[in-house]
Amino acid sequence: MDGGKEDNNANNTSNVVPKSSKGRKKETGLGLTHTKDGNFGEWYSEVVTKGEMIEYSDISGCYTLRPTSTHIWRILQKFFEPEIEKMEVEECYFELFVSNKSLQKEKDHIQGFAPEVAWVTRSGDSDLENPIAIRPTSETIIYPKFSKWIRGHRDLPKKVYQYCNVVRWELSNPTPFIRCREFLWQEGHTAHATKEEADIEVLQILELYRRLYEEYLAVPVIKGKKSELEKFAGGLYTTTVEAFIPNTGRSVQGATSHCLGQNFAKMFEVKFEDEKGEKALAWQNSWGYSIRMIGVMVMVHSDDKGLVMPPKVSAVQVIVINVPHNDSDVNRKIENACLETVEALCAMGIRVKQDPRDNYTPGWKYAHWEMKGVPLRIEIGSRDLENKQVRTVRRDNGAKVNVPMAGLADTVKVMLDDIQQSMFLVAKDKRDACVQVIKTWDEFIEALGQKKLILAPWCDEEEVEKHVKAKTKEESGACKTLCSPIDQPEMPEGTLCFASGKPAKKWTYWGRSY
Ligand code: 87F
Repeated sequence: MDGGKEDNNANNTSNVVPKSSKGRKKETGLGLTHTKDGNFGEWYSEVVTKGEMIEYSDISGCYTLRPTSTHIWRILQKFFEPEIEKMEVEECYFELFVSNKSLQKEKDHIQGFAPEVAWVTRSGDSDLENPIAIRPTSETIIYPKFSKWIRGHRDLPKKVYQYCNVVRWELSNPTPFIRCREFLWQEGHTAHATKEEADIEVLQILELYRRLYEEYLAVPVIKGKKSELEKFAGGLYTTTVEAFIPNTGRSVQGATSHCLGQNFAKMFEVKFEDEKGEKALAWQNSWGYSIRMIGVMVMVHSDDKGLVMPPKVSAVQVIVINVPHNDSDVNRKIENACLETVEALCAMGIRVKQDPRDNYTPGWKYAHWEMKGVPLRIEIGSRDLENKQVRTVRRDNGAKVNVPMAGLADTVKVMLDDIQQSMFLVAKDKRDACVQVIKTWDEFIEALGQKKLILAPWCDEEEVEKHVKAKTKEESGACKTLCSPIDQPEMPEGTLCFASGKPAKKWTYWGRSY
């Protein structure tokens, strides 16, 4: 997918024309020029810029996050932080730079990633004697510190996290939020005395990531384990939450929680004296989620009118718009009703805003706030005043309902909950409709052509996975294993692998991915 807008800074919605102009829609730049089904890449790029989530930079793969985006990021953090603090994970801030010596210490870890590491080689006019890397992730920064901080078993478990930026100099097509050269993330790093303890934490974190996606972003995900080929090479095993984009038939690795085993502990000497007084290596985990989550949310929910925000993360949950009247007395009453509505909703903790600008028509404002994805619109005109009601319009499904002014805030609260719930269910139904269970190679190839999310019985052999990858490699990218779901469906006796014909060991999702 290619948004094709990497060198284009002209995505500007502020260039708007007042209501007197003819042919308003085209001239204002409101409205998208691409459709989700027509050209997904261009559509996505337009949605995130015209929806005012990002501004492109003049450096490819780098973006300004505008308040609509940072607000979502903050809400996710507000849920996640207390949850991990309950697990006694402590916040730290680790440095941005990593020395070459530390970075290269764990060879498996850096293998394959090296081309993406960005280096500082110069200050002013002089070359640095020892170039330093900008963190692509912080294992090699944090574990030398763990080595100092951990002495005896009483120092364990040691659990830290940080929210920060990281840099990965991606060479393949950048996509806002999904593949950026600099991005924000949360990373957690923990050390334990036993593998059992580490194993439990891996899944606790994965469950929190599922909740971020499903309860906040209304995006259904599959919790699963990566294959040996797809896992983080420096670790023991990798778990993931996988999301699916029905329109492109591609999956996205949504967030990951790794058990690193003792590999890093060996290299960085993260050792402790156990109860018997013997030296032992710590068991380590690392886990992270990034702003990619926001991109997945946009791809799943948004439509040809622009963003569609789940109420729980939307900076503005309700927009109140006055429908002007020729009579100035009536107008004043309408404006007062708008103000009172804002106050009533605000008092209930609803994030509400009004758009009283009198140089734009209501129709223009509707399109503007639809583009920004505001979940619920309230319109108030003279007829509504007479009937002591307001008109509500849902962004997710366009449903228009008149609601009595009495008890409005309570009704709106219920409506917002309903929007949140129904966005998740609609997305889940769409995702589920794309899942195809297959048993044979022919069925597999057919499902792949139909952009399905394929669930297949697999022998779990690396050579077979490599073979499938090679055989499906054409212009839209090779098909690979996405994950083996943690909740495994039943595997009937004698089930064979779809690709090798050997006895199947597990059900595994296959597909193309971002
Ligand atoms: C790119 C350059 C250098 C991914 C990289 O998933 C190193 C890496 O180690 C690298 N891209 N990774 C794997 C990151 C593993 C892990 N780190 C903590 C996470 C979650 C948070």
